[in-house]
Amino acid sequence: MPLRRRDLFGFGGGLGVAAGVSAATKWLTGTQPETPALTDSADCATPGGTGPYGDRFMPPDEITAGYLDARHTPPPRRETRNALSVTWPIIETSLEVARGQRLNTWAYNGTVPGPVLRATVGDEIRIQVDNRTSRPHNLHFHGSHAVNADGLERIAPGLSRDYVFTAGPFGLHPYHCHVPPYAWHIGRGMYGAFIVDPPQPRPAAHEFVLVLGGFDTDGDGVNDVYAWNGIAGYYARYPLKVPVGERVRLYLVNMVELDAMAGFHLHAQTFDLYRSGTSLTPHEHTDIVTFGPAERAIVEFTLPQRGRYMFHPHQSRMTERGAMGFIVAV
Ligand SMILES: [Cu+2]
Repeated sequence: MPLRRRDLFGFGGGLGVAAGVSAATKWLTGTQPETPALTDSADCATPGGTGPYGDRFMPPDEITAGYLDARHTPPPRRETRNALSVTWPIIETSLEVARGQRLNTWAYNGTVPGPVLRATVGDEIRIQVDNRTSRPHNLHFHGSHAVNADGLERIAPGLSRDYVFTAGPFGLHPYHCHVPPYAWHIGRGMYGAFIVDPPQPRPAAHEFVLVLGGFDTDGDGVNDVYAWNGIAGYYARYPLKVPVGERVRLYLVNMVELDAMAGFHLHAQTFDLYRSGTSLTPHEHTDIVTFGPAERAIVEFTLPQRGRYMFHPHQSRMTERGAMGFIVAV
């Protein structure tokens, strides 16, 4: 397939590429797109219909501001200790994960990623899973629980299963389907985030959940699209918005299969890093965290100035194929 500049970067102005460069590097000579003026109004959307890396890895046109609010906004901390009981059907569906690029998915409760589950350490969790697809699946949680509640038994098509376990330890844990080949099941969207709060609340913060997925849309065993919360380029088009000077907490989960690692890098500000969220003391103060498959972290920071703070995995292919976004401080 011929290399097209818009497949790679819209960036490149000022890189000083000499005349006579090869066709493969000519894209570096392009001019940098203008950064739109920051406004306090509307949704801070990026105008113009294309992202800085082209339009192939941007949301479909019908995806508008607010579409992912329910996926990146965690439920509030639970103040009661009664059992948390939910029912999730597994639905077979086709999702447009980037403009013109569809993925056949199996989706917990119909979304990719599945619902964010939030409990406080020690809470009893009850999840009824109804398998409405044509394949067997299951629901496996990370974290600690009774070994006979590990979720490895398959749920045959058309059947249901109840999962009952106690939430712990406090931190951030993924859940996913564990039916082999599970790279295939996870790659088709069968995963989500499980927040377990400590007994004493963490400090107040603007909280967001960002789950990174990789999608092999043509079935060749290589991911073609990468997305935070299921839609490529969404946070480039519709940045997360936070107030200047107030604490921000991100729950980050890497559910990319087929790639050995993925990361999260924040521009222009550093953050406290809590690996797996299982300590209340930061492990590190940095601007980047790198994950193996199913690794996760909680990060906390404040943004001191108005502006657009870019975030992306430092695996550039992922950034170029849908996983670049912005947090706007207003
Ligand atoms: Cu499955």
